[in-house]
Amino acid sequence: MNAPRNTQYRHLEVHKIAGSLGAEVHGVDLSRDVSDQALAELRAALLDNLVIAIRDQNMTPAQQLAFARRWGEIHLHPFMEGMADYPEILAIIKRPTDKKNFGGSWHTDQMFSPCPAMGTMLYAKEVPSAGGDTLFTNQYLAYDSLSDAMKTIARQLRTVCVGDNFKSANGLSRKDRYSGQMSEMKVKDPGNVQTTSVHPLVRTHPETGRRLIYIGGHVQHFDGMTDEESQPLIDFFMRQSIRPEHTCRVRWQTGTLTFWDNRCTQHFAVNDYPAETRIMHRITVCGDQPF
Ligand SMILES: O=C(O)CCC(=O)C(=O)O
Ligand SMILES: [Fe+2]
Repeated sequence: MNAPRNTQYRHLEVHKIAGSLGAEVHGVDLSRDVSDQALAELRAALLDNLVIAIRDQNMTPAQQLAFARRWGEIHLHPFMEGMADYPEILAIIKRPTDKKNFGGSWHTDQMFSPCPAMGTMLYAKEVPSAGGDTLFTNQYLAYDSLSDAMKTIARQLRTVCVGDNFKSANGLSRKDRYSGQMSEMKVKDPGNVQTTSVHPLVRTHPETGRRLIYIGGHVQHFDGMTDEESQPLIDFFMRQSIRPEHTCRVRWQTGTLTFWDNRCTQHFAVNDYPAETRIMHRITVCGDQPF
């Protein structure tokens, strides 16, 4: 490990993995009852680093669920079917025959919901011999690095976010996109769960109080503006978000549990392991209405 240990922690070892966001955590066993002190340090590590990769875990679905419940209520994905025994857990599976992967474009989870997920935890069950990393952005920096004039413009915009048939998927439904391409990912009908929402482009993080650019692949256009008017600005804010110096990259090992703060990051699952299997167990924790 090259990065120096962050000494503010007593119950965990925390090492940054990039300059702008992301840390590796060692020294905690999530399959046991995590102490309140260790949980408070995990929360501090998450708020400070936005993404924490907790290494060397060995947990059952029930243990992962118990850990997730310490953070809040579980958010159910309106479009994706959970595991038969654990509907709260989504198995993200890519087989050698699958051409596409789940989450293979820049986005933030469930931005189309009125109260999108606060955070997402992915637990690596099986990883390819190389590749299958996940990239993350720091959306605070996407805001902080704007000029004052652009910040003022950004603060007036609201995004219209859609969960299905969205523009970046060429209007194809999830069912049509996933069938045949992601053989083990089951799409369900959301019923009357709301899957279109309007959010402020500049969001204030409810715990840190910091402003950030809240944007991702579900954004269709700005409220009250045409597609043609919106797209150049959407492209600009996306480019600003994914500048290399605003990103980090998590390299998985079997047993890594990565937890990201979905309110202030975007992520991208890299599809670069065509002949191998990758299996993740995913749980999302409920969040608040963005303001
Ligand atoms: O598989 C991954 O690395 C991330 C997939 C994704 O977008 C998600 O779990 O929300
Ligand atoms: Fe995602």
